[in-house]
Amino acid sequence: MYPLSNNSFVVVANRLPVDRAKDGSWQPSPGGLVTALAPVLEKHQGCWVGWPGNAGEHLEPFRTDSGVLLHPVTLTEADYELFYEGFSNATLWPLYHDLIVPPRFERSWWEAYREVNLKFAEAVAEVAAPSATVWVQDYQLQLVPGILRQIRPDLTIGFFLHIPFPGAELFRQLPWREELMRGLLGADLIGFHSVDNAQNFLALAAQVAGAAGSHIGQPDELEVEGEASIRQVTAKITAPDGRKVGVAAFPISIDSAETAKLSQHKGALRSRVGERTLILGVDRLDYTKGILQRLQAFEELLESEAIAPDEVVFVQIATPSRERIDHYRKTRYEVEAAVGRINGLYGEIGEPVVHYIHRPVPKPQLMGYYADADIMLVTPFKDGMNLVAKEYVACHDDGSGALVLSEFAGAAAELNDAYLCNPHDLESIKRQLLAAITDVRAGSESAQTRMQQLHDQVMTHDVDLWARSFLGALENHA
Ligand code: ADQ
Repeated sequence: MYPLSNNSFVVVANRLPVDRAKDGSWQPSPGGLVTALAPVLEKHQGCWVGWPGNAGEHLEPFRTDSGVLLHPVTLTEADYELFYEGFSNATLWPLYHDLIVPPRFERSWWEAYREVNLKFAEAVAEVAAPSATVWVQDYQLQLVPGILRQIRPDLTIGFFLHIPFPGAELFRQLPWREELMRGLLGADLIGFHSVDNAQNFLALAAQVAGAAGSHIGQPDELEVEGEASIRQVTAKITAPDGRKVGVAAFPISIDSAETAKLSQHKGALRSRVGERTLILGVDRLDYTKGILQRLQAFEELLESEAIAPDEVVFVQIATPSRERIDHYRKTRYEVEAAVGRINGLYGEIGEPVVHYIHRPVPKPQLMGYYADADIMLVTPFKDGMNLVAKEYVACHDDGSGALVLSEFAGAAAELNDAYLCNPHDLESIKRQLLAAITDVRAGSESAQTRMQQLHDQVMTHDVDLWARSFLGALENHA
């Protein structure tokens, strides 16, 4: 019945943890999630279920060099358009990021989302060993826990959301809100990055239940323990079938030691830009990340002569992302227009004030860039966590540098020694950027202490702790 009966631990995510290299071979993809989960999968002889990244391609299961079994799920071109680009990234992504752009509610996208979630759940049901633990990842697969609960009630099911969970009044706009709630409540434990997200989910569970007149879930045991800046929430709600579902916050992190080690690649960027104060931005090119706003803030500081063009340089690295979706195209157009305008006004021949790279950069090189940067500018309007902020901090172990961070990034809860700004307020970004520039140039002792505290926080709270905390809680719950 279970052909691969050693699969006692299964991770299911939209993407498999590998990328196809130019020579056709599979290389581990560099993300933190992969780094965190690979050892757990190896230890438990686990399996990863996900899409290999090419629509229409059908692949047989294969093993990575480290022995992890990868079980590919085939997505058609139509699945890709309707489930991935449509419902996942043009409905859920904007809705969960507080309507930075309007979400689209299309019935055909929802149908595809349901079908593809069923496809993923069936793939898991086929490979998971009896009583296995299954960890479902992220917003693309919110129906998977509920489907799995129906077809494989023997499984222990965890779910983790990597993006923010919105306030109840926003989520309730979704025509399929009850189905999504039921899907999530199929899990034994639902994890969020922050206490705020977990609280939003608990409030919603109560409201949706009330509005629908059905018993979807009521928070019946809510415990909030306060502790300095990072609070814990442990709550349980009752699912329609009477099971208790755990809800808690587990802030994700990076492989801090490995990241810090890669900072040895410093020097390459610095040698190109000279001694000017180096400001860096690194993001997927996404409208949630506030790239245009940070460029505008930089431009206004130049315009008002608060900073001089021959004393600063801004490097923006923006990985291409979701390029067929209209709002992403528009964001790219606006960002590139701003880069051109600022250089036209303030750059010199051979000496632009803004450098812009629109392609991925190899990890070691990127970590070297972080180490070279005097100031890291991270200004998302909304972000589940933001690993870039943590990577930057890990690459500065000597009190050098300064992090300007949006208060709407999940990371702000832990990294509250950063220069926190409100990205909706250009004056706030300008104020904090200028303060960071001034402090770094002056070699301010308090700024160095702040960076050291940030570094300690990231080094002691790494992605391994995140994975262990979640899986420990899941084990205790089940
Ligand atoms: P993302 O929105 O992708 O993640 P983030 O957490 O910052 O955002 O992670 C981006 C990753 O991509 C970082 O590891 C970074 O180094 C890498 N990266 C960015 N630009 C790159 C480039 N040009 N070249 C190479 N690598 C690049 C989602 C959520 C976040 C949440 C994470 C993890 O939106 O809020 O923190 O998942 O849960």
